[in-house]
Amino acid sequence: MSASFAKVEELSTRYPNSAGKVIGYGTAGFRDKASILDHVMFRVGILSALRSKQKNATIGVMITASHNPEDDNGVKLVDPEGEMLENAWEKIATKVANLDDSKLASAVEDVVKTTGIDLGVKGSIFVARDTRESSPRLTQAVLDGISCIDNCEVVNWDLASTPVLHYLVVCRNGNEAYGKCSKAGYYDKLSSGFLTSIGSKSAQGAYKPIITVDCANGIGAVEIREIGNKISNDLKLTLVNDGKPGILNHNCGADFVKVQQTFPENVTPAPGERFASLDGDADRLIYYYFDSNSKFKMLDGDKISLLFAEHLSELTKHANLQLKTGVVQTAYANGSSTNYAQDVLKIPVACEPTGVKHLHHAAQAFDIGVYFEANGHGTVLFSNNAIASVRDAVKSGDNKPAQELLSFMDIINSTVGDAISDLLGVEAILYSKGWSAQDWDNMYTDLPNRQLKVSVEDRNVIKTADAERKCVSPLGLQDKIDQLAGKYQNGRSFVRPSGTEDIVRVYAEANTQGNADALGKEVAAAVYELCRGVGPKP
Ligand code: 16G
Ligand code: ZN
Repeated sequence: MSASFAKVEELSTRYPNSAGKVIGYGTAGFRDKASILDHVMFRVGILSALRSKQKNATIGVMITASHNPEDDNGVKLVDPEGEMLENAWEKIATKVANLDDSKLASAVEDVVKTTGIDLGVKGSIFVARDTRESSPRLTQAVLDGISCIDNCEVVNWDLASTPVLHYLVVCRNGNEAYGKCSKAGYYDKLSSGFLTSIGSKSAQGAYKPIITVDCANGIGAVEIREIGNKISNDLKLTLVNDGKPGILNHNCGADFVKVQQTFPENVTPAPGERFASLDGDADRLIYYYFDSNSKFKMLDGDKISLLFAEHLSELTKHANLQLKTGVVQTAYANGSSTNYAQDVLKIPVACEPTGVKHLHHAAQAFDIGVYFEANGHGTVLFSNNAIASVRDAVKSGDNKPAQELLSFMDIINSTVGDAISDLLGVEAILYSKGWSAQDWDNMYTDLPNRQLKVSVEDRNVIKTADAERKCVSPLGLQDKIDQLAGKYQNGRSFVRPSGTEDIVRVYAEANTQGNADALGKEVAAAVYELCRGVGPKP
């Protein structure tokens, strides 16, 4: 053992691997019960230091389990340009996290050798955490892990949302044009983008500059309060579920609203008002309202995506800019949203597998790439060409649409899905259009849909293709799905193994809620039969 890793051996005794199970680095990083994650955090700390030296750049470590219950926790590494950790390192992370304690130090040495890391390079790591009770303890484990590797500089940002950490990493790694590398820089960028966007005109039409925001009792409350104070003359944010004694993500938050299709706790619905929910780490956003029949109506990631796409493509047209706008969705996108984008807006739509990194990558193919998952995670990417063209158009004279585009770009946190940035983006657009939530919802009507879970012996017997829209294994399952979906008008269904839970997910949509429910149930039963279901039959 080289002397460089003696500290790994020494400190690892404080963080023994007693999980009793394999914990994998998935689309959401490592995520599990907080009580079994200490050794994982310690090892992620070590890996973050190595990754930073390898890239000679700042790496982020975010401690959060997003929309999961308070008792869970998790950790994700943020690569230098704000992107998700590279695939090869996901594998390294899974391997290292699960090793026996006695093998850790030599495995670390091995990573250094095989990935060609120069330990002489100075490491730089940004660490942040959400509001979970376990997060300070797990942060300490990460810091201890980092301390095992010499010559590293750490900034512990303490409480910060996932999108704030991504923003800070991007700013620190040289993208100064993007914003100042501080929390204040983030608040300033978003709030001034919003204020410039709405300009001096007062709210018009059916738009009311007031919104109730459910903060899931999470870190989003801390961040949005700062921004709310800066824009309070133009938009009044009423915060609910903004922390203790409320329980994180319990009967509230974006995931609760999306899955339960109902209002969260502590929200009093009233027709004509707008509501929004953030998730536990403020990277997902869902809107909703009471329609004139006092019925709950949801405006999810698809609706946000198309509001953005329509607005941005109109502005580019009016600004006389030749920029290609595109929308990126997953198989979960409502069929009506895809049709609306393609047939009405004439905007190209790409479909990608679930998981932000796939969507983010695909959105880079456009000048203006709008990507959202239906669950409310998404953002807009602007190519260098788009940024330069818009700036030139603004400089060259009186081009109001180009100016509007430029200020909208400032609102958007392109580094990752950002609930607060997206909320300000939605509000700026509704403001300029004079739209109520109902007007926005009228863009198109969602097809009724249903999501179900099926427990099976081994969910990985399901293999998918075509961005998860087709099931290629087990044989016969896709034929069965086709046959069932064919029975219903607008019937569409797909199945996929979850990346975050030990279950198979089923999605079904059709022309009526009854048909969507029936199709979902029938497909779930087929999965149960063909994939060795366990527990009660669906
Ligand atoms: C993770 C993904 C999210 C995806 C979800 C699907 C990231 C950062 N997060 O939370 O985008 O929607 O997993 O979960 O990529 P599932 O595989 O259990 O359906
Ligand atoms: Zn989240």
